[in-house]
Amino acid sequence: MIQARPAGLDLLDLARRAGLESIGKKVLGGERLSLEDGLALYRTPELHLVGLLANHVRERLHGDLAYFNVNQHVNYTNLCNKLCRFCAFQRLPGQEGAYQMTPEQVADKVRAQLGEPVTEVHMVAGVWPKIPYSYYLEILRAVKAVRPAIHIKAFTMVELDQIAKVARKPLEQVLPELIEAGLGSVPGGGAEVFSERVRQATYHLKLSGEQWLDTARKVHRAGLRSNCTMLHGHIETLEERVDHLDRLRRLQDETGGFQTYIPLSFHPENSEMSDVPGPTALDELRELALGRLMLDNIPHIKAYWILMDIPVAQVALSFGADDVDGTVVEERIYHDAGATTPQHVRRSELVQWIRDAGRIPVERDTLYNVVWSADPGRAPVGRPAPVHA
Ligand code: V47
Repeated sequence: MIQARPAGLDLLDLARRAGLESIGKKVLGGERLSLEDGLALYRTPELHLVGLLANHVRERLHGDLAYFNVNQHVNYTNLCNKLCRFCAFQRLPGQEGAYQMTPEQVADKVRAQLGEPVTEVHMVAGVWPKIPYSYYLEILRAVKAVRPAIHIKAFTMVELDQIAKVARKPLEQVLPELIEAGLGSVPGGGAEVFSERVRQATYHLKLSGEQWLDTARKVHRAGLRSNCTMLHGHIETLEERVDHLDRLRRLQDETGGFQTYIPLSFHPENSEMSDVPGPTALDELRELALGRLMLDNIPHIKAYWILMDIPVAQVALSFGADDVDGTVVEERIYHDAGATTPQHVRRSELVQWIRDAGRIPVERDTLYNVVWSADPGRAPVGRPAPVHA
């Protein structure tokens, strides 16, 4: 079992010895960190200190609770015209492995899990301009027809931008129609790194940082919650990472619509950037910790176990993360890019990993209402997950 808070640790003393006293004071005092503070935390060799500081914030907000959900991913097509250099999932029509599911096939994926207590379907895919607007409404309705109570978290900001284009209507008009068809919230993908330099070099056909943020703003104004991400460990600089976090934090000050931040570690295999080594487990832990420390206004930080493998996700629960995502069932984006994790874990396995990491497992729904709790005193079933300021 991991000892999350070794006895007798004086965090401020450790921070002082690492030359990070003012950051230590801010973290202990609940003060916002500056961009310079973020850079210092990226640069310090004292990774354990960064983890302890992030853990301090994580425990202040969530105590020992750690969240998971019972979900399934459906990647409805890998057809994509964005040609991002980091992506191993995308295909053009006629390329080996290219596919697009019909609404009935999407429904079949959901039907196949009817025996499991799935509360969320996470539905994202490539961007293909020949897919008509009606298709997006149909796949939402198809999921709801099979499992009416399920929450549909679907369509990244990039897909939403495309959907509005094919609908030939402003996104503000399209969102209520998608909600009517079953959309419940929006996942965090497609943000990559907001730096225009990185965009030009790796994903120049996709939304710019400002466009991604503006789309998120519209999503939040439509009353939907979303997640947010950063794709790290390729060609971005530390300054660009801090800038990305700052821009997420500023939008969150404005809308309050982000629920969870998920750092996505670059998986190079089978991509055009396969020469880039990608981040190590230590980089992944630092990234989670930076997310917790910088994003003081986003309640949850997710260690997506598919990316980092289960043992690292367990350590991450003491490095700032309070969520590990869910059962997933079938995942293509990371497995096409060389991920060696399983595609499906059982609910009971998730519960056991969290317990083994020294945390209290709590099953949540997509909007963080408690579905099941190993400690109903601290996280009562049927109530929103407790977050302490
Ligand atoms: O948008 C694509 C990224 C994202 C690679 O909101 C890659 O709960 C690393 O956003 N290496 C999709 N990353 C995944 C995503 C996500 C995952 C889990 C939970 C949630 C949530 C969101 O994956 C893409 C892109 O940014 N990506 N290719 C790659 N080779």
